[in-house]
Formats: sequence, structure tokens, C-alpha cells
Amino acid sequence: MSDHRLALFRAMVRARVLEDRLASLYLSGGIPGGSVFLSRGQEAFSAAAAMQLRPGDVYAPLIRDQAGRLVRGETPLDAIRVHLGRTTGVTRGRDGNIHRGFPRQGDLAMISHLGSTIGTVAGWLMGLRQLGKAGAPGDLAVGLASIGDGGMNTGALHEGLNIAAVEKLPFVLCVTDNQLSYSTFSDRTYACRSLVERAAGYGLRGVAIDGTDPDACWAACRDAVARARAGEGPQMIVAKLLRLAGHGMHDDASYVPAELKSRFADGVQTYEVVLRKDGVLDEAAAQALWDEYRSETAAALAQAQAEPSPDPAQEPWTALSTRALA
Ligand SMILES: Cc1ncc(C[n+]2csc(CCOP(=O)(O)OP(=O)(O)O)c2C)c(N)n1
Repeated sequence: MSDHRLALFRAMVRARVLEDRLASLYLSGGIPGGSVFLSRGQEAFSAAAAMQLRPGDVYAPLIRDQAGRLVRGETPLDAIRVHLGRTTGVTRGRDGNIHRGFPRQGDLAMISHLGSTIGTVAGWLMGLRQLGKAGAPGDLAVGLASIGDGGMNTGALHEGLNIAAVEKLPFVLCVTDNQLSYSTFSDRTYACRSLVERAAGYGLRGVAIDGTDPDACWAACRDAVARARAGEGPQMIVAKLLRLAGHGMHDDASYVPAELKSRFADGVQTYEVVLRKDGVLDEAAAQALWDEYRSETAAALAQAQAEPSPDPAQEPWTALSTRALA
């Protein structure tokens, strides 16, 4: 019964260890370009969502989906290579560190213009349908996209979500309401009580959950993906939590009141306590797990640091999407 809980915890720890290392690298000047965006507090929802997907599905993560990316097959080495701007990374050191993905396997590179991925995923699903590759109801290929409370207010999101609902696409929208859009609190970005109230306006099913509860995240994601796969049309999950970091490492989040912060514990630590209490893992197993991922990250970092950065005099500056470079 607890297999998925342990797998979920493992995914959360793996992301946390990797991100903590990237954060310290940033502070020591080891990140050559761009910031480092942490998912602290959001690991459970991200991992739980991605864990419901399978090959043939489409996944559109955002900056706080390191956990989901790892679940889908990105390795710490892949992530570190991109953050260090190495030629061995998927963007060949020619981009910052967020527009990365594996589109051939359905893992889309993030589009910075928030909301634009929604129509992209909807279009992908319509393409599968038109090509006769969507699968049969009960076994449909699913598209799952992340969005934040800020991104929920973009025109692009509205257009994409509306067409997904009209076409009854097997689409799952994972909304992480972390109460902040950069430094703007959500009482300045939306006026409804919960973003889940918008689901009815699109004519789709929505559920609101406590995003700090990994088991609630798991159950909601499992049900939403199953319903989408079954042919019930788009699903929306709104997970309420608090971003436990700045927007990126360049932002100390000093605008978040201490009282608010004090109400949100670290979800990775609290889930470990819960799992130990429930007998899913003991102290030694938990320690071994953290050690395993620390070693994995250290080895990946050592390897990436020994690899080259692009030489601007030699690098062909055609677009990465050029057939010769793809
Ligand atoms: C269409 C669009 N407008 C503005 C921005 C600039 N921008 C980047 S991140 C961000 C805040 C996003 O907040 P939210 O969607 O809540 O996600 P979070 O950073 O909290 O995970 C903004 C406004 C953008 N990327 N895209």
C-alpha cells in the first residue's frame, strides 16, 4: 500500500538535494547565467502529478517542477549541465536554465510566456486525435501542464483552457497557488475565493487540495489523470501552499511576513516524519536515501564541471531547432 508513498518521498528528496546544491552553487558564483528557481514547498504536488504519467503522455512543467522533471526521466546530470551552461546539456549552453525539455518524448521545454503552454499542450492532444494516435477512451494519451496563481490570469491560458474544454481533451491542469507571483500576493492577482471556482466557468471538473499534504496531492493527481484518460475531458487541480523560497535565488523574499512563513512547515521534512511514524521507512532507511541522492548529485556535478562550455568563436549560432542541430 505504501509503495507509492515511498516513491513520492524519494522523488521529493531527490529534487530537494539537487536544488539545494544548485542554490549553493549560485551563491558561490558557480552558475554562469540566469538564476536558480527553487521549488521548495512544491515538490510533492509536482512529483505526484508527473508520477501519474506514462510514455506517450505530454508533460509541460514550469520553473518549480524539478521534482516532476526527475520523475519523467531528467537526471540530475541533465539539470546540472544546463545550469552550468555546458555544451553537453540539452540547450548546449546557449540558453539560461529554464527552457529545457525532451520534446521527442513529450516533455516540453518551458515557454517563458506564462499560459502559452496550455494551448501548446491542447494543440498536441488535438494533433494526436487527428493522427489517430490519441488512444481509446480509458487509455487516452494525457497532457498535463503546470501553471501558477499568476499564470492563471493570462489571456493565453484562457484561450488554451477554453478550447481544451470545448474539445473535451484529456488535459490536466495542475495549478500551484503558492500565494505569490514573484513579489505580488494573490489577493492582488485574483478576486475569487479559490481559483478552482473558475473550473465551472470553463465547464470542466476542478478540485481544490492542500498542496502541503503529499497524500492529498497524490490522490488528486491520480484521480484527475485517470478521469482524463477515461475520456471525461479536462481536469483542474488547485493546490494551495506557500512558496518557501524567493522567486529565484536572486530574490530573498524578504517581503513575505514571518508570521505567514511560520504557518508553513517544510513539506519534505514533515512527510519524512509521517512516513516514519507510519512505518514506511525507518531512520536508517531515510538517512540512506538522503545519502544516496547527495552522492548522485555530487557525482553529477563533478562530471558536469569537467565538461566544456561553448566556444563562441566556434559555435554555430543557428537556432537550436535547426534540423542539423536538433
Ligand atoms: C505572460 C507573462 N507575463 C509576465 C511574465 C513575467 N513573470 C515571470 S514569472 C512571473 C510570476 C509568476 O507567478 P506564478 O504564475 O504565480 O508562478 P510562481 O513563480 O509563483 O511559481 C511573472 C509575472 C511572464 N513570464 N509571462
